[in-house]
Amino acid sequence: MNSDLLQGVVLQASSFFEVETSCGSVFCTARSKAVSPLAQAGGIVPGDRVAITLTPDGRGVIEEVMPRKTQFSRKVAGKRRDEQVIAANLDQVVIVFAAANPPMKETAINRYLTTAEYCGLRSVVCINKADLVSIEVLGEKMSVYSDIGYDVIIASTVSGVGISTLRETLSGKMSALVGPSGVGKSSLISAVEPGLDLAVGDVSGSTGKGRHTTTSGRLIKLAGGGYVADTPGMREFGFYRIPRQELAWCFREFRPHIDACKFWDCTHTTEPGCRLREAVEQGLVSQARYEHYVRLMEEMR
Ligand SMILES: Nc1nc2c(ncn2[C@@H]2O[C@H](COP(=O)(O)OP(=O)(O)OP(=O)(O)O)[C@@H](O)[C@H]2O)c(=O)[nH]1
Ligand SMILES: [Mg+2]
Ligand SMILES: [Zn+2]
Repeated sequence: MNSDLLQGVVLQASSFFEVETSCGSVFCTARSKAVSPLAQAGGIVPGDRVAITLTPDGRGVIEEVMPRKTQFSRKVAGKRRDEQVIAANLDQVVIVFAAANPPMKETAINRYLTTAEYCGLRSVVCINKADLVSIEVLGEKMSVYSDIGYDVIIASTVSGVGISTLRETLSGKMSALVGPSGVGKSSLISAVEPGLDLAVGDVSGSTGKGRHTTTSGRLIKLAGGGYVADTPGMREFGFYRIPRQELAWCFREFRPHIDACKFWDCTHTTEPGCRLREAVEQGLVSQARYEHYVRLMEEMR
């Protein structure tokens, strides 16, 4: 690589790029040859590692984007093929839902979890607004996820519960908070890192949905080390690339049961001799997660 180039990480990607480098934050434009290979998936995103040249006015030009270690994507609503990469080079995603207002949807949590598995990303489930419900009941409800090895954080920016655990979870890592609008992603980041002044919005009284207060993803550098991306809420979250035959693997607790089915190409839905269905019948695998798998398989057809 050219030694005149300065390495950096993209913090924000909008009409310009904010790149953090050893010389501080640099506002950049990008060469079209650097962007065009990524154009299909939405171009350069927060978390991308880039090489820039500095211009005399103290700005920069992105010359090159390094290959991504990981990327977390969703399908763009209404379009068939187009992928939207939410962030690149993440170590983990924190999947945020609210205990109430807007109501928690376990099927939606499963969509995020399976996508993160497919992207090779560790995921943490964070249920915010615990102040609105009984923590005991909520903890019980979430045991379906902790039982299969996911870290679950029960949090509230109002009571402060779970905030220090979230801070420790984010420390030293590159993370993104993802989840529907109005669940409190920006509020959680503000609680973890006071003094940021992120926009926080209301949940609409009539629809119970968030108002999409955060409009573009941005990586925030944490005082305790690491970065976190605040992302805009996603009203519907579509799978991007998970091939149908790999969906079962993305339900992590299914893995020990899916290789010994009678048919090598078992879809674990109706075939005889299916070990996964046996495991569900024996209570080794959650019935609810299995039923959601079957629904998703139908949806992906
Ligand atoms: N009761 C309660 N309300 C909260 C909590 N955390 C956030 N809220 C409220 O929830 C609303 C939405 O919070 P935001 O932080 O803007 O939510 P968001 O997930 O960032 O939403 P988008 O940016 O639209 O994706 C605001 O009115 C917050 O004050 C909490 O722990 N308990
Ligand atoms: Mg927000
Ligand atoms: Zn099977």
